[in-house]
Amino acid sequence: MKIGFIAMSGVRAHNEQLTKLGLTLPGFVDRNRIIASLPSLGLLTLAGLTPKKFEVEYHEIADLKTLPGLPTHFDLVAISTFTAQLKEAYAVADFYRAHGVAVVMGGITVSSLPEEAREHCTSVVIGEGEPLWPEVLRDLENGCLKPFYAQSPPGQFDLRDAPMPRFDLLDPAKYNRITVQTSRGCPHKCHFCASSILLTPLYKLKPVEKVIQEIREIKKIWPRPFIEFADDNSFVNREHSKQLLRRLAPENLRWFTESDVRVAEDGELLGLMRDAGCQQVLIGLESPARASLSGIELKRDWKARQQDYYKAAIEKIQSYGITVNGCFVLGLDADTPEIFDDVLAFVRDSGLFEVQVTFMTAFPGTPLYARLKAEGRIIRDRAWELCTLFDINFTPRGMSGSELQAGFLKLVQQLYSTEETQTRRRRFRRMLRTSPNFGRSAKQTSELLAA
Ligand code: B12
Repeated sequence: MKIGFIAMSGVRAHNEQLTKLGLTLPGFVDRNRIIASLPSLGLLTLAGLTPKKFEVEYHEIADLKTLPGLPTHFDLVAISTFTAQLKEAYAVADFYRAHGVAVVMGGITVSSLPEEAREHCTSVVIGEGEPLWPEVLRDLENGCLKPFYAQSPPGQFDLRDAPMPRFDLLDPAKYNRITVQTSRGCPHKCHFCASSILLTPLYKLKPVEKVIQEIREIKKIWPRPFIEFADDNSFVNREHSKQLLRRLAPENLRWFTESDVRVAEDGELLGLMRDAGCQQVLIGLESPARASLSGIELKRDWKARQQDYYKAAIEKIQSYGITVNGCFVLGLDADTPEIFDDVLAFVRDSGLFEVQVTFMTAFPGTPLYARLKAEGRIIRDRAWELCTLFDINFTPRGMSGSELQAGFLKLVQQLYSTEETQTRRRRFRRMLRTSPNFGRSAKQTSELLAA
């Protein structure tokens, strides 16, 4: 039997003014190009769980125009999508069903909207894919696919049983970064988070040995890969992280990951990250304003309590030669029109190497979505295509929607102007020249200083 793994890919933004700006602002475009060439690790993982008796193919759809050219000789297609491309994914599912092919959809978004998704496919997989995929394949062979497959209890898959993703299905020329997942979940509970916390309430670690095996498998195809860890929050468990970093160091990698500011508390950890090839850590700082941070993290208001420490944390991490990509969310409930200047001032003052600004976005399945829906603040029902992080899908509280849009555009122009970007980079390089914590090899140093 033949299975087609189909990933919705590319980045989406419908905000025309922003897209126009994006075409002229270098920093903005570069980052989008990089992330747009990442494959779907979810599907490669399921392919890794698929017995050899099935023939498998991996395809990506960045644009529905390419749909008629796609092969239809499958017994089953497995589609993965995030929210912004959900409606496009439905069109793909409809296309295959019209060709008599069974369609299974899964992933974070359809797990939150199973009934809606089921209107377009044979089966919906709700939850982590690994424990359910073998059952789907069995039912496919027996001709009795069920409408829903739900993980019960949710989120309990043990990453010690994680299969080797089928990186070999990828066209080596097409990707400049490859993803590896070392952990799943996050100990925090931010009201807007639409990431793996929607699949699992636990923070789970993949054994070090398995991560190293995945990296070696990748190196068979890309000898000196740039790895993007597809974690929501790496390095939460210090002991495990240090073991992993010690094993990563001899692999001669360059990598990027997402973490929280607490990595700055541990100099030994930062030194190990530096020595293992960490180039950048992306941190959800969310806001420079304590009032805006308050209430974001639902368990202990953790993010609001970190705010005083933000600048010192950025300085410490960057002193190890690891750049920080600080992410800010605009349109939080306590945000007023002053927030745009506050973000700009914070970025300038903190010495952040890189910055990412996005709109607060209500994704299906999140506590934020439920609250805004109850408050009548979701702009249009089921407007999933607006869940890009660059479009506004809700009515803000502390300013009007048009003030949010205008303030955001102005901020983007300021933050990503050539001058501002170069100033950030120069400041980082200057700092590195005298940093006692930056003890990389001469080659790594010259690479970073040239960046
Ligand atoms: C890599 C990545 C990308 C890549 C690759 C996307 C892809 N095709 O997989 C690219 C760069 C293309 C991308 C694009 C976008 N991304 Co992105 N991306 C990520 C990132 C960093 C890692 C995702 C990952 O690999 N996870 C690991 C895998 C193993 O998990 P998984 O995909 O959930 O798969 C598991 C289950 O969901 C399930 N499963 C998944 N698919 C299927 C399918 C079937 C049939 C079955 C049975 C099971 C199943 O089984 C898997 C194993 O358990 C996450 C952030 C993060 N740290 O996780 C953001 C993230 C997923 N992205 C996000 C966003 C917003 C986007 C964009 C909308 C941005 C934009 N403006 O365009 C686009 C959407 C494009 C799209 N494809 O729909 C949000 C998604 C929020 C949401 N719920 O929709 C996240 C969570 C980041 C965030 N800011 O919160 N992204």
